Amino acid sequence: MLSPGNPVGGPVTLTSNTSDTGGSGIATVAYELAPNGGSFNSQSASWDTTLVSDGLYDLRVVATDVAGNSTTSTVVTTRVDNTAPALTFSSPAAGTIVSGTVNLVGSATDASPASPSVTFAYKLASDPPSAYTATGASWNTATLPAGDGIYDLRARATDDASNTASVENTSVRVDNAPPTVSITAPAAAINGSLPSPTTFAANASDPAGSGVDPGAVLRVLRPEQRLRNRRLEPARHRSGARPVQRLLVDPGSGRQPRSRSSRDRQRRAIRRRRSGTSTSTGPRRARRS
Ligand SMILES: [Ca+2]
Ligand SMILES: [Ca+2]
Repeated sequence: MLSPGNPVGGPVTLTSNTSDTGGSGIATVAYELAPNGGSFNSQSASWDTTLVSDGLYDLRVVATDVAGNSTTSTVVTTRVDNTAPALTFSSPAAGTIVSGTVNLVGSATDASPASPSVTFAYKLASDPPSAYTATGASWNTATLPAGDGIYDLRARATDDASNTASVENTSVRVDNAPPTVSITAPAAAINGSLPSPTTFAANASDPAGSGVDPGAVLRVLRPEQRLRNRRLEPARHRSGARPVQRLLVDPGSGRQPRSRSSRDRQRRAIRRRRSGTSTSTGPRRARRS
């Protein structure tokens, strides 16, 4: 009895080596199949393993010569596996926004092997499945040939019997372009006293990207609005204006708005100045996040 492979799945052809050297010649070759350790039943050479449950099976062959002498082979044990690996593709989830290098996280389990390796691929969402391109688990979205856009991601795992599981996380937005921003008010450079109150305003957009987080814009502008009625020197204006551009974030840029503790420190500093406990006459230089 020759091994049909281990594990096996789908249709299998059973084979054996038999001989009756110097004798009457082989008359019949009969295969037999049993659940591992169970009772044998006859089995044709064409074995459709999808008709049995996954698990271990014993195979043997009985050869009979023309004279009626028969020999039973030793048993060959093989695993039937017609079940694809259990596969999870946990990150990034479908519909999320990513930038930079992204860790693709997937895991698989199976009867054989216990932990099949997981491979990844990506394509533009508008492309057909044939456009999937392999990538490692570390996916650098900043160097994609097609640039920013909507992508589909695919995880795959294959077991030893060539059963393949596939999971797609679709519509993942890649956004590596920072938003654009321009200050619209005050209209010109500030070099003198500001009227009270002074309105600061900016236009921000993220064309074809993930969009500007309006909350982040407000959090940046709010401290500037507290500069009203204070004399601003050119150098201080430049440092004061820079955070508007630097801190403006969109959901895909990976940059975070100023932290609560940072804002609290600023509020405390403003209260100290108003109560005369600080000698500062200009705006505090914004802390880098
Ligand atoms: Ca399997
Ligand atoms: Ca963007």
